[in-house]
Amino acid sequence: MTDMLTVISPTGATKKGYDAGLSDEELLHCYRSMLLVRSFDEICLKLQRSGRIGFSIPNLGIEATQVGAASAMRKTDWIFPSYRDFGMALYHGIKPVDMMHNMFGNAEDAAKGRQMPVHFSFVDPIHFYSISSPIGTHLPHAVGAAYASKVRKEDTVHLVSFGDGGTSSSGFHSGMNFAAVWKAPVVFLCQNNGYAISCPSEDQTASDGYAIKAQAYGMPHQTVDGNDLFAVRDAVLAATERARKGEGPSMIEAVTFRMGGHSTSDDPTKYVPKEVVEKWKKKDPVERFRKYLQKRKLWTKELEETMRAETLAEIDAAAKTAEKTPGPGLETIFSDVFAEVPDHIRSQGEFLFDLSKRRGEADAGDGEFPL
Ligand SMILES: Cc1ncc(C[n+]2csc(CCOP(=O)(O)OP(=O)(O)O)c2C)c(N)n1
Repeated sequence: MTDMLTVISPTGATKKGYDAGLSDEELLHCYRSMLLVRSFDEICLKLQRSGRIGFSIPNLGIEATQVGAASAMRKTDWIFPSYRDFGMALYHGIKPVDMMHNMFGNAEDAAKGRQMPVHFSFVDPIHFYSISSPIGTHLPHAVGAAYASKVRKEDTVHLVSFGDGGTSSSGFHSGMNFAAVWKAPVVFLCQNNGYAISCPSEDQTASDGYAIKAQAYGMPHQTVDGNDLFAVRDAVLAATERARKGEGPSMIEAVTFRMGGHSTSDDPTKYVPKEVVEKWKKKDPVERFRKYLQKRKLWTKELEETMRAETLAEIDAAAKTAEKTPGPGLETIFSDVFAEVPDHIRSQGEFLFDLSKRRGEADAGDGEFPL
């Protein structure tokens, strides 16, 4: 593995004179964002176990990678997230309730319930590209979007985030190659969290780590401690600066660990050795950042208690609002596809609405009849 960048030591110390370039308020915002992710995970697990949502993706252990990377991106930039990037959205001020609307697939969901839970997409306050289920397909999308912004001479950088398993997809290879040849303003962030569902890294690649793969494409690379928020932030910032100067893409491998299951449908105790979990528990990313804040005299026990209570209450309220929001109207089956709805689709819609009315199953919703 190439040299790993670490900034915050396990005791929370940084080198004398180190400056992350964040105000006290911004540092606390980073910490709060990580706590929001933990609360989001906790509530989604309860919602799923009680049968109120179908599915969620745990983020436990990856919070510093998500928030560190997000903190390096401007609001005008684009994020092409993996499905395990809740912290990137929350850091940038995407409202938990809007994420919860997606978890419930209700009428307020940006995709009107037509996506799986966790498949968020937002345009405000940051461009948060729709999450793709097929592994690696969003890498060429990010490269295409980045190349388009280069052609338009926009000052926009595109961060694309994916897992170690994502490096085995064809999207990874074609995306990396095109980005390097076209000098597209992209940052490839590989979150090496140890496993791709139950497949450990040693069965995923014969390379010495993942970052080294960038060398073959003619792209600079950096391995960072993914549980160290500043290491991730600094590497992503350096990569965005290169991209803004027109020097092209970079790849970052953040070495971290998925402390929870792959999804709420998974039981990691079946394949992750206990000793491995114990080893990574000691490297908790939230704990490490807390120790840093403590050394900076920005953290107190009271602040911790208040922040934990507030973040949990915020996510709880978001879940309650989303659960009470009605499901999407039947008409959304037909909306947002055709500018001019073809006659055969129109007649199918009319047949369906009439049938469901007669059966009392569902109604066409309160929205405008789209046909
Ligand atoms: C093309 C494709 N193949 C297989 C899957 C099934 N699948 C879903 S998640 C996943 C593991 C991906 O692991 P990784 O990229 O390391 O991300 P992580 O879940 O660890 O964050 C797989 C194989 C899929 N979604 N898409």
